Amino acid sequence: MSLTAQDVSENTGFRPILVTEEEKQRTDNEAARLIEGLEELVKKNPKRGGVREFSNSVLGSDIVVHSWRFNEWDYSSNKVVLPTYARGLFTSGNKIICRGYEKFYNLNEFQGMNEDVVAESTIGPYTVTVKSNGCIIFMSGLSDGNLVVCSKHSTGMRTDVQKNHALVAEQALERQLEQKGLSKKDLAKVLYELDCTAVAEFCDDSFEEHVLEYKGEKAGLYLHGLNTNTVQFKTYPIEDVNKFGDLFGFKPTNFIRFNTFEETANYFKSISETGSFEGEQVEGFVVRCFKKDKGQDFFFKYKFEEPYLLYRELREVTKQLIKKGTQNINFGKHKLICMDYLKFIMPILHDNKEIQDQYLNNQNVIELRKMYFKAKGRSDLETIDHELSMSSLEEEMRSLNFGTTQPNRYVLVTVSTIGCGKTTTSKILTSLFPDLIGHIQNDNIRRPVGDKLISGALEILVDKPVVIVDKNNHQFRERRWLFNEFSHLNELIPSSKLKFICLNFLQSPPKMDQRLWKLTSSRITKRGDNHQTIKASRDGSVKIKKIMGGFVSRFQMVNPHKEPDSNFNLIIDLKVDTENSSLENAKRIVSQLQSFAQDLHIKTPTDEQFNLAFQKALEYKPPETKIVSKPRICHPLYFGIRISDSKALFNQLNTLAETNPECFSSFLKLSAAGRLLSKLHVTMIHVGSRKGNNNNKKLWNKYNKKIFKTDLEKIGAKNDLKNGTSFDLPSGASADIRLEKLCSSNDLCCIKVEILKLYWHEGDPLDLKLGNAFPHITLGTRSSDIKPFKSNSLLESVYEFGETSGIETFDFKNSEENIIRQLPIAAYY
Ligand code: IDP
Repeated sequence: MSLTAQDVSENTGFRPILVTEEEKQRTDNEAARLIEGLEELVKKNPKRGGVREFSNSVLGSDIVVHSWRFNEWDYSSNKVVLPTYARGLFTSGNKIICRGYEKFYNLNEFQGMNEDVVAESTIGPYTVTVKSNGCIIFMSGLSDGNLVVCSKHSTGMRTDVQKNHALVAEQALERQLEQKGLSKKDLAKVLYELDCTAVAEFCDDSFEEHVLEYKGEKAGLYLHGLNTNTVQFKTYPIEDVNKFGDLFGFKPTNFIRFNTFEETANYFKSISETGSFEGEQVEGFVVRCFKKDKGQDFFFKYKFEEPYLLYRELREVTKQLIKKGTQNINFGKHKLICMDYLKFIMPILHDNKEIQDQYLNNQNVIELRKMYFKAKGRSDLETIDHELSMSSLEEEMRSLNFGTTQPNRYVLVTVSTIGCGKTTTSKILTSLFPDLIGHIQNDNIRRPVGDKLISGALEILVDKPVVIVDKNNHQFRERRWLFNEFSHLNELIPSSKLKFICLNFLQSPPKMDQRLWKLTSSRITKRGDNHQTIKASRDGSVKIKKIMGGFVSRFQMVNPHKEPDSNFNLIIDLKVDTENSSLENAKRIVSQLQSFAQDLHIKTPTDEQFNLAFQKALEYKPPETKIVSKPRICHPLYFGIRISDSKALFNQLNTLAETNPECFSSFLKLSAAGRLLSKLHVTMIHVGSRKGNNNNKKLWNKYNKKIFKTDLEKIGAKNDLKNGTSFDLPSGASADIRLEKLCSSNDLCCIKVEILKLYWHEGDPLDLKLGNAFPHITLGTRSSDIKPFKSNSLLESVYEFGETSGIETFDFKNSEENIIRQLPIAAYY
């Protein structure tokens, strides 16, 4: 006979949450309404607060369940109200099948999760449960008696994923139930009766390693919750979860309980030194408590920073080493330990493809880490304490060209209103660190600013690792523009090396802040005419206050959880509340840079040096003249091999068309419609091909800034580089090509060519790759709406996918008559 919920209760003391018929009716209606709403939302697909749906049938059942997934950033947005905050939600028909916890956050993760706020808005008891470290699994019972096992957003068989967490966890569950003499149906039946979801963490290093070790006896499913399948979040007390789990062979979730928030916070402080619970390493805790106002279940997390941050960094640098080699490794806070560790593991990984693949698949991560600490003879936390003494490593690694080919570059972005001391603070910093920190002021640039501000900042970054972009940047729109401009104009710095740091002058809305208004307006009055655009004598105080007020009223506070501000790698909170705020702020920035940008090796100036720099900055007078952009080398739109005699090529094609009309009908049609191009070329690389393609970005730079730099300068010096013009490169760089295959679709006609040789005028080989996979000559397109670059997709479908339908092809013989030599390489503007 199979188990019932009552058996569970009688055998273990588990206390089921009982609901009345009336309550059930109400919660069922709520669920149906929610699901209806979600279905509508999927159809509308709004940019903000949208939901994605995934459907699959349950393993061993015909029942189809739907998973609903929101954008991560919408959970904490205060602009969006989601229909549910359940993290993990599966439905079938109008019923909730699996319900995850209400989305919860780390203590102090953002303003609303600050300790004071949480202390104020919650009541105890505070149950501190050990956070297991694996992947989340939801289990529930279905009306047909089957069990459904889901990972965060998926269930059932999948052909589109490499790892199916739900299936592997289900197998582990089967084994564990077997040991208890039970089956999946038993668990399904009880969960169905209780109408709740069992939530567990699947931790097994043989399947997938996370940060902590789960091997042998420790591996398995840790039950940490039982949630009712209702819209409202309702979850069983942890004692009941453990009783239930024990009966079905789950591993327990350890816990400790406190009455007040204060005791809980003190407890965390007391154990943060060791990062462990009852002698066991733990990553952190999930705290269960209640909302003060409605008494609803409320969860938050508390995570130990170390040694887990170090563990993550060790894992990431190893993956980068395997994927990208030694030269482009991006180090984080524990750069020195990571370097030392890489030195240790390189011989192990070297030439061992198997272990490399395993590592990328999250295996051996822990083993390698343990080997390293063992070899060092120090624990992880001891190693962290010792990190500073490892500084000689850096020199050694640099000489090995290790992760240092591309140093980091830091862009400091001010976010402020007028008079907060942006320029003064910037001046203090540039005068203390003239070789490290540059400064560009929006107010120094002659209107229209265009791209002069950001291209100017990028120019500074060529010589110095830090630039301050001094502008109010007081709205999201401005910050978004700034990030876009950087990604647009930056051609030299790998994006992973470009770090954005926000100098956040205001952390509360300035509108109501009388003290701030008084301070900044008195400063601006005092500043008088000492500004590029705001002149007290000319504008008068009313107008100036109006300008200042405009910035104050439009100001949008930095929100790190949302685009565009989520792009900041670091936010430094500054204060504008004292007479000497700029001095204090400069000090704060220096100290933050020292820990965030350790590669800069910023020394701490003495108080005297700070004071001197501050005095100098207060005396600063802006320049009379504004920066006018320097003439820049104009980069072409693309480089190409120019078919110097197009006519001869068309004659050749017309002759071939006579003997092979079946292959040339599209070509002839285009010819008759007058849609053949008069000037032909083979594109070598196009400016647009850089987008999302790092190799092409580098290659484009190689063409422009290295190989053909002198050619471009010469062309630019002599010619008017209007749109549509093209110039053969003065160096006489040339190419030989072979015609390979004519390919035509309804829309266009092109010839795939083979590049036989690229060479300088004198015949020396030119070491250069092409930026497109299928070099070709586009002969013409059916209409002007069809752009010649569509040839790429046509060739891809022919060459990559063997597509033939609707496509005419003709193979040119591999003989001298189909080779064209000494074609000039040209820049096309
Ligand atoms: P902004 O760039 O944010 O508009 P600044 O031009 O740096 O602000 O400062 C506005 C005026 O306030 C300037 O005349 C400057 O000398 C003065 N000032 C800036 N910071 C301080 C400070 O910390 N103490 C006293 N005066 C300051």
